[in-house]
Amino acid sequence: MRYVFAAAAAVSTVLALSTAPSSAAPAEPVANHCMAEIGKPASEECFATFPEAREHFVAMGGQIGEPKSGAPAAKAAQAGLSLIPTLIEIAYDWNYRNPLGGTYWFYAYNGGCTNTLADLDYTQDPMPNGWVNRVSSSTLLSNCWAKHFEDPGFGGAFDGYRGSASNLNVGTNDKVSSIKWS
Ligand SMILES: [Ca+2]
Repeated sequence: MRYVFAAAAAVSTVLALSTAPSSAAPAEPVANHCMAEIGKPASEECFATFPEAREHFVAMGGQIGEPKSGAPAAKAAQAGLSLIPTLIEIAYDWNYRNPLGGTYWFYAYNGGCTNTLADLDYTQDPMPNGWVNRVSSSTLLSNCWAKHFEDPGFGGAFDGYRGSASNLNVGTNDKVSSIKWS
């Protein structure tokens, strides 16, 4: 929202100075690294850089790169301890998990994924605002594999279930509109 407002303000400035030589102020950095609890779009928070996003996630108590059998959030819940955010996937706008194109961090509070692919652990449908038809590569964490779908409602082409990918399949690359994790 702040970005939209800044863009509108920039337009007004340009209009006001339309007879003056071009002297646009430097653009506000785009907050292109966002995260949210899966299924809770209102929890979304965005940051200008990948390191800032990581710092924020760690400050929330989140764990990154949990061991495959770890599922510490599930263990904490079992022990009656406070739940911590568990990172499920980082989706990248560019190939080879290059963060410069922007990232989306999907996390959950019910722990990592179960050891079978026969169940459904988490779903994202549709993609978060601004992330439809955008994902090109992915890092999967917390024992989760992902199925990326071309269309909303888990329709169209899909790849997976699969782990981290430098490039999504041709049918889904830059077309992801919904995701299942197991
Ligand atoms: Ca599973």
